[in-house]
Amino acid sequence: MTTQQSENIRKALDSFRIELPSWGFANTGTRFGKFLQPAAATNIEEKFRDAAEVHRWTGVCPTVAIHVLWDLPAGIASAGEVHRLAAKYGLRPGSINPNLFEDQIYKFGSLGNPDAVVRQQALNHIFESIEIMNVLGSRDLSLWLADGSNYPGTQNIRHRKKWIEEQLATAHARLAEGQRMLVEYKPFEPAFYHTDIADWGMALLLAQATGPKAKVLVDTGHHYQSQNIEQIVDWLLDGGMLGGFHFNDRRYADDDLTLGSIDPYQVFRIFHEIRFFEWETGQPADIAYMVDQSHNLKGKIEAMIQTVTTALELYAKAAIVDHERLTMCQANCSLVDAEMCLKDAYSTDVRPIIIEWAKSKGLPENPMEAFRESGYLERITSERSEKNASSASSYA
Ligand code: PSV
Ligand code: MN
Repeated sequence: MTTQQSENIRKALDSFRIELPSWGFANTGTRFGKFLQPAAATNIEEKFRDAAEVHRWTGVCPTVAIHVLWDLPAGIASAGEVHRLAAKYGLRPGSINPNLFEDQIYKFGSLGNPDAVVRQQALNHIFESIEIMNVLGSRDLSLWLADGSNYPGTQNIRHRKKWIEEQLATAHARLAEGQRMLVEYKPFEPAFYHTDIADWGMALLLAQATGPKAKVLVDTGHHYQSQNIEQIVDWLLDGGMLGGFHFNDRRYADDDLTLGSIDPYQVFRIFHEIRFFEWETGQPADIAYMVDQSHNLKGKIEAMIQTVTTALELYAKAAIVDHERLTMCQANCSLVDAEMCLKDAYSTDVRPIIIEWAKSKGLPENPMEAFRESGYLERITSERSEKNASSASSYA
């Protein structure tokens, strides 16, 4: 490793931040049931406390994504309390995620529902979420719609698109200076015939029709098999429309697996395209990196530490791609050499530099070991196991 490469890694790590999802610390599962963990967080305070623990050992997770219904069941009334709790644990509330999919009224959709009353109710929930953002000082409104249909011919797809477009624009008008709206897409689930915002193209068109504060959110789990995600990233970057990521990994669909557990090279390629763009344009890309994972088998805090460590490592590898050389190889169509620029960086062991960087920040060289030695897990297990055992063990 050259001195320049080590320097590149240190600089890259200095600027890297990744947001943790509050829902990643609570008991969650699949539609086939939940496996309860005795140490799972049972309320918003415990979620912040657990997230703070991940931040304590990794140093790069100062914000927590909030899901409104799950974290603020009383809505705006609990915003002040959430703000106080975040500060208590040395964190900041991050993106605000309205919940437009769990209420019974959303059976046939939210913003795309044929019933104007339901559409208005969904919009009101978004308005309240924006007020919550204002109280919490959040920058991003992160929107995911479960809207769609299960059978051909049962919904007017064009009308639904129009309704969604109109309401996103109305919501956009309420955003303050500096706030953003991130539009997430997903090809299927819970709707299986058509999803209203099924892919990045639809999300992009909606964001463009909505207003300048609207950008696209790429959830890495929301793609068909073998889709080239880094190409999507490049197209969005080029148009100034990439707002953020929900990171996870997947084997089949939206599996919520730990980042890089299945295909770390994919994550590296995404980071590489972003850094290559930044190098070429001389501008930092304004992207919110967020985790969207719910671990129901792995220990939740350990899985988050593993995720963050993996992200740091892959980001560091992307920071040592030789851009000058790559540019030359691409221009000459030197295929093997161009590809080797990526492979060389990817196969470099960056861990010694990450350890050095961590030590220079007063962080432990092995976050997982430090967490395990801290006794935190044992403490919360004894504090919470009774509460967790008495909660429902499956979806009724
Ligand atoms: C939907 O699958 C999703 O990716 C959305 O981002 C939700 O907000 C999140 O998962 C949690 O259900
Ligand atoms: Mn997501």
